[in-house]
Amino acid sequence: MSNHHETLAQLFLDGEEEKAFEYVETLLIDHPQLYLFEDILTPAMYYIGELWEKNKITVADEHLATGICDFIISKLDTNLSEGVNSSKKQPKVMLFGVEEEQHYIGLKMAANTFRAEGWKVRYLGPNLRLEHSLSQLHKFKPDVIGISAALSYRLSTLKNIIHELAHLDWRPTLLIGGRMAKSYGLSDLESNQVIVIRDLKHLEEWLQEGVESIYNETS
Ligand code: B12
Repeated sequence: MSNHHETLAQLFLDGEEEKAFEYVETLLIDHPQLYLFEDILTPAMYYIGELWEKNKITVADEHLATGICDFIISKLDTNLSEGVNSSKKQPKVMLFGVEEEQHYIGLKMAANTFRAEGWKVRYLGPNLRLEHSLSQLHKFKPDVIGISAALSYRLSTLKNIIHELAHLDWRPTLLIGGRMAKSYGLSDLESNQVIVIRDLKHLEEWLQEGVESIYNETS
């Protein structure tokens, strides 16, 4: 098995952001961006989590690694927005992390994945209170709302958000992602309006197959 993620994690911990980006660019010669996100950057961050759990790195190291991972995702996003053809009618997605949730790297990758597929994206970051997300939602009226939650004790907040957003009058599709979706499945939250997304490969599948009705409505 490749240990690209460990090499990359070490570059993060050494604070080598330019070298880390060069490493990523080399991987992108032979692999799609989805592979980079799902199979390299995500395992690199999980590996950072293991080192942290074992007390081999400090919280400051973890923050440094997150900062460099974020830098890479942002840099890839800039390359992307230059290439996207915005002349055709685009479906819209808004993404945010639930109140008090600080973990946002996966959410940002999801935003980038939507952009790569030509969607109009509003990425609002983590830790957004429902009242604030609602004000932006009413302005933007997205076809899809992507919500992220990592920690298990966010479940009641998540349920509350789903309940509120499912009643929006234009009936957006709600995609639930994040570590909670990955670890706990959350299938009891699903309905014809709410879809739990395990990871970015699952998101990509949904973007390819499950999304036709949204494209039809916006064209
Ligand atoms: C970096 C990190 C932090 C950083 C967060 C930086 C940031 N701004 O994101 C800081 C230091 C702030 C932090 C804080 C905490 N953390 Co932390 N953290 C991590 C770490 C190491 C990496 C997180 C990460 O970036 N993962 C990489 C991303 C890409 O993975 P992901 O989120 O799972 O996303 C994937 C999917 O879920 C999906 N996805 C995610 N969101 C969305 C959204 C949509 C719409 C879609 C479609 C898909 C999608 O896409 C990704 C690719 O598949 C993890 C370890 C781990 N295993 O994840 C611990 C971890 C999540 N943290 C943990 C804990 C306990 C905490 C704290 C409670 C610690 C504390 N005592 O203060 C706090 C809580 C802060 C808070 N209020 O939210 C635990 C959680 C354990 C648990 N039982 O839930 C973990 C697992 C570490 C551990 N092994 O113990 N953390």
